[in-house]
Amino acid sequence: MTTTLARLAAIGPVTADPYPWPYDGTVTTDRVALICIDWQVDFCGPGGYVDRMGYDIELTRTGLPGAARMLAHARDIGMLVIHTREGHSPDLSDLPANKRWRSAQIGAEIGSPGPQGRILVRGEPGWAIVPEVAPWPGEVLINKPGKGAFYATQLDLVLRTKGITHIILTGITTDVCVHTTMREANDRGYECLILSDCTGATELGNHTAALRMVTMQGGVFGCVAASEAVIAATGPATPTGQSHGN
Ligand code: C5J
Repeated sequence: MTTTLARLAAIGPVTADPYPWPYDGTVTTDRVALICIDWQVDFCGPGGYVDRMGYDIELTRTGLPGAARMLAHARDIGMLVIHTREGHSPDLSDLPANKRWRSAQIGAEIGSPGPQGRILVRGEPGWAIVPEVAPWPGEVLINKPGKGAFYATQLDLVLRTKGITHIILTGITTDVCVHTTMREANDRGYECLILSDCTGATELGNHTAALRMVTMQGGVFGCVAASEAVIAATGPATPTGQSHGN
């Protein structure tokens, strides 16, 4: 358990699409988690998985400055910060055969050696989170074998234990791991907000489409906003003496 003097602020209403977020008007930061999805070298660094597949890492890196700004803001106002990492155990015992086969088809077989170590394997350089948004000691780290951060992890237990009801998402890729996690969270009743300037995909069209999907049906998975709108809708933070440590 890391004991720190926590700070508490109110957030909302945030200018968002398709409704001012959250649905219940305002929320205090002790009920909100910032989830930073898969900011790993494998997804946005040179020689990592996305690079090896032949995609442009400038597209997946595009949300990194915004995500770093949002992370600093979340830390400043006492929001629970959670980082996720996609990856597989070194013996690949948690790697589905079809996922491995597909990655081989595109020339970046999961588990094979590359410039950043074995692709998408836990403990390898490519699996690490990039320095711009690196976790601080005491922040929650979720290691996931799949695209969604709830599948085969303790994420839901952590969120419920800490009394979290609202989730703000940054990360990569917008259309895959961020979207899957948002959908999983939405189905569990969490009120979600995805940040348009703190996410990115391997194709711009997929990024745009993924954000648009969220806004359909009155906000089928939650809302989309810019990080500046969250920062602008945050009230002053006051010390509380509570802690979000592990
Ligand atoms: C992918 C991810 N795209 N983090 N993973 O395979 O989105």
